[in-house]
Amino acid sequence: MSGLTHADPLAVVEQRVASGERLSAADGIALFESKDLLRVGRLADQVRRQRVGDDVYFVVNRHINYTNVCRNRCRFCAFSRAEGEPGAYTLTVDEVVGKAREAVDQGATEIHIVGGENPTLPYASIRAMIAGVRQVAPAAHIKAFTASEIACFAEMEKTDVEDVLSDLKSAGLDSMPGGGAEIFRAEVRAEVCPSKISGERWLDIHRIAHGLGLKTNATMLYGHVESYADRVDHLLRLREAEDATGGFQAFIPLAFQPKNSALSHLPPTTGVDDLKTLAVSRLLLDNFLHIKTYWIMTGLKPAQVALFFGADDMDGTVVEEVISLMSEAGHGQTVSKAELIRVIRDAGRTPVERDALYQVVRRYGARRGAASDDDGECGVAGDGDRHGRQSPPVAEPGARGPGAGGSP
Ligand code: V47
Repeated sequence: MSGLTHADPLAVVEQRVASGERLSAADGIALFESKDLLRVGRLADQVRRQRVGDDVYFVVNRHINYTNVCRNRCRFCAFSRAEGEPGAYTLTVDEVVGKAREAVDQGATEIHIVGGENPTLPYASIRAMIAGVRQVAPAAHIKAFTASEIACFAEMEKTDVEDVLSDLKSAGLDSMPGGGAEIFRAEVRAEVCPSKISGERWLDIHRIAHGLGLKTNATMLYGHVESYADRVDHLLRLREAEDATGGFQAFIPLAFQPKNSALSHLPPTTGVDDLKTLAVSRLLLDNFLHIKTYWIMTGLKPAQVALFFGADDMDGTVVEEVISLMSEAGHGQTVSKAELIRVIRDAGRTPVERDALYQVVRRYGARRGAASDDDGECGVAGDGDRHGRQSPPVAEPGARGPGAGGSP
């Protein structure tokens, strides 16, 4: 290539993006190595606008972490405990079902259930958990179990992953979250999660889920011992998997929270790294429609800024998430729907409440003036959920500020 490559590697990437050419690993490295955050961000923002427009999605959801007992003890994880260790817990099926019931009573359309790899928990309880949630929440979407939990269930049941996923699907499972991916490269896994399933196995399990008609998400845990090349390799392997199956819905970069983990000597990620990683993800993952900024790991304010760096999704209300709580991420456990709407509008974008499959539950108009408390709500025609149910108007107790109070 021309001298341009050496003088200004980003100019080459910009040309490729403008001509719709797929980016290479070298382009990914150039983007990560660039010190011009705003230029990288602008490119990602442009691609985001072309792909998904100005809608920003969120979901009214609840995370349920049913057990922190885990045989893997990954070095980045502050959540896991050994069986019998102080702080170890396993919720009963009734407790999980009770939390799900509470969530749907509060308007949740998605229940996100994940836990540790707990071989003392019989598979029958896992199945009963999903069947029980399905019973009390017939219209909710159940997104549950990372690929590593599914592999553990298959091992316990002495069967294969396809069997487990088909069985859980028949009990009520709708999709799988993206956790457990970490960084795919074996050398990195050997350092941070030596007992966990391999990157290849993670990808295989997602391919199997897609083959069964289950949509899944993907994550990347960054900011520990990995290099930019490891991150690029991870993203390109995901891109390749999505080319093959078309089953991924969203990608979520997860900023490493070092506190209380075996890697607590490492510094946390910086704001620049968080925004750049998001932007590079949007640019390399040209076949993933949705890039999610997970506010619980970064804070709501940086998550709002991330909307200018390629993100189009803010996850959701979450309610309770023990993984980030144990690592003292310090950004809270829940956010009201009104607050999500407020920060999305304040970024000049259109808040769209979605269900787990990105069908519109309700679209909210852009606020008409900073000082106005006109919420500009504009339900779209037929904007009830996929079950034909109209969403109740939002009136969050304790919501503050323009556009947040009243009935957004
Ligand atoms: O699997 C664990 C990661 C994941 C730490 O699919 C950590 O919609 C940072 O996967 N610092 C759980 N990350 C969270 C997750 C997720 C979250 C939101 C939405 C979705 C989705 C998925 O968090 C784990 C692991 O990869 N993790 N410890 C830590 N100290």
